Parts: sequence; C-alpha cells; structure tokens
Amino acid sequence: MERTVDAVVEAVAEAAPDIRGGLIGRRSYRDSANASGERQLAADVYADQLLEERLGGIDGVGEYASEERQEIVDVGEGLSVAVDPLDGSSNLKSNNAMGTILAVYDDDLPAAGETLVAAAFVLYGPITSMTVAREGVVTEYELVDGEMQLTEDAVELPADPVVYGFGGRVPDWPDDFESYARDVERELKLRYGGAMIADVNQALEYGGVFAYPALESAPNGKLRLQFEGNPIGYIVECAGGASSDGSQSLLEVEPTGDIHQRVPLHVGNESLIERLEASLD
Ligand code: FBP
Repeated sequence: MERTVDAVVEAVAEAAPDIRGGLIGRRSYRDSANASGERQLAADVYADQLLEERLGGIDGVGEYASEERQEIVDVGEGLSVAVDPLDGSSNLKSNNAMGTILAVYDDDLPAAGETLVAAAFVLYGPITSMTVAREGVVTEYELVDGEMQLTEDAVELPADPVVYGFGGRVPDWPDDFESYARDVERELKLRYGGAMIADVNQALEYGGVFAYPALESAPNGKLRLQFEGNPIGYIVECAGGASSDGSQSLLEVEPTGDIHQRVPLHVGNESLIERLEASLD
C-alpha cells in the first residue's frame, strides 16, 4: 500500500507542470456541464483526462473518480483515488490561483473520510507548491519541473489565528452562520479568493478559518465530500486543526452513495471550529 501511495503522490506532482502548462489556451467554456451541473472549461477536461491516464495506470489503484465526470472508473485492484483536477477553475478567466486536490481511500468509492490513507493538494500560485498529508503528518514541497523539493516537514496551523474566508453570498447565509461570521470578522482579516485550495492554504499558513457553509438555497453547501470535504478535512486535521460539516468532523460524514454528494465545509483552528459548531446548534 505504501508504495502505491508514493506512486500516486509522485504522479500528481509530475502531472502538475503539465496541468499548469495546459491552462494556456484552455480558458474557454465547453458546451457540456460537469457531473455537478457546472460549466466545464477546456482546462478542467484536459486535467481530468491527464490524471485518469497517469493515476489509472498505477499498480495498486483500483478506482479513479473525478469531480469532472459522472461515473467512477474501474482501473484495476486496490486503493481508490478521487481528484478535483482543477479546483477554483472559474479563477482561470481572471488569472488567479487554482489547485488540484487528491484523496486516496482504502475503500471503494464513495468512501468515508476515515478510510483515507493520504490526501494532498497542488497550489498553482506564483510558485507551484504541493502539500501532502500522510500518517498524521503534513509536508509541504515546492514543485520544480514536477520534482518535489521539501520546504516544510511538519506543517502545523499557527496557534493564533489571523485570517478568514467564507464562501456564498451573504444574503444566502443562514442566520446562525451569519452571526458567527459577524463575530469572526471583528477578530480576523478577510482572505477570500474564490479557489478553496488557495483560501485554505491561507488558513494553514497564518492560522484562521475557511468555510463554504450551508446556504438557504443549498442546504448542503457547494463543495463535494469525496473530492473536497474529505481530503481538506484530513489535511487540516493532520496539521493540528479541525474540520466540521456543522456538527461533526468532515471525516465522520457518512457517504450517501452519491459520488458527487455535497457537504457544508468548515476548516481551521480548533477553537474557531468549536465556536462554529456551538453557533450552529
Ligand atoms: P470548482 O471545483 O468547480 O472550481 O468549484 C469549487 C470552488 O471553485 C472552490 O474552489 C471555491 O471555494 C468555490 O467553488 C467558490 O465558489 P464561489 O464562486 O461561490 O465563491
């Protein structure tokens, strides 16, 4: 299993320069929508196909699933990989940060977060970096031509939180979330860029909280459990933080059987997530 996880993580690192390079000329929308009914960019489709090819070919990988396709692909026997090939892809038009998210489950998909054996994200910022969580430890690398160069070997959320970022339109926030948000904005600085990976990485670097909460118009929020909620919850918890769907850890959320299940997502310093859960009671 260890070797398969190594191979999957390395394959995503090696794919990153190709995904980043492939953004050029792929900023237009296609006619089709993705499995969640959202418009797809040519870059989303390109990144998905590339990752299916690279990850699906690894010995010890049994299933490949992606936010960009309806069906789970059977690729052999072994671990299941779920990816968001281009998180925050609507930022491509305005040339802002985006990411790639990886979840590796030791179970068939859709799987519970508690069966994760690794999770990682690539952040396409001014520098391409990769953050990997395994066995309770979070490690950060810079990617140079797809090679992982260590920058921090035990990432921990700073104890004193500084930043917050909350998704969704304010009038669409339920009252209990809005009153929590009003408290938080009196204490912390706003950092919201519209790509979850980039916004979560602000909380990892500076301490704080990121949420894409339940909305009046969408009680399960916007983000997806298998591709976003579970891996991000795992990474933040391994870095000493906490995650929540509003009442429990994201890793405890039971999969409904829909690979595209959505979940309200809140991650950050433990004290801020405890306060959130108390506010939503
Ligand atoms: P995609 O994976 O389709 O890009 O959607 C996810 C996402 O872009 C997150 O990265 C981000 O937090 C959120 O949607 C932004 O949504 P909004 O545009 O409502 O702020």
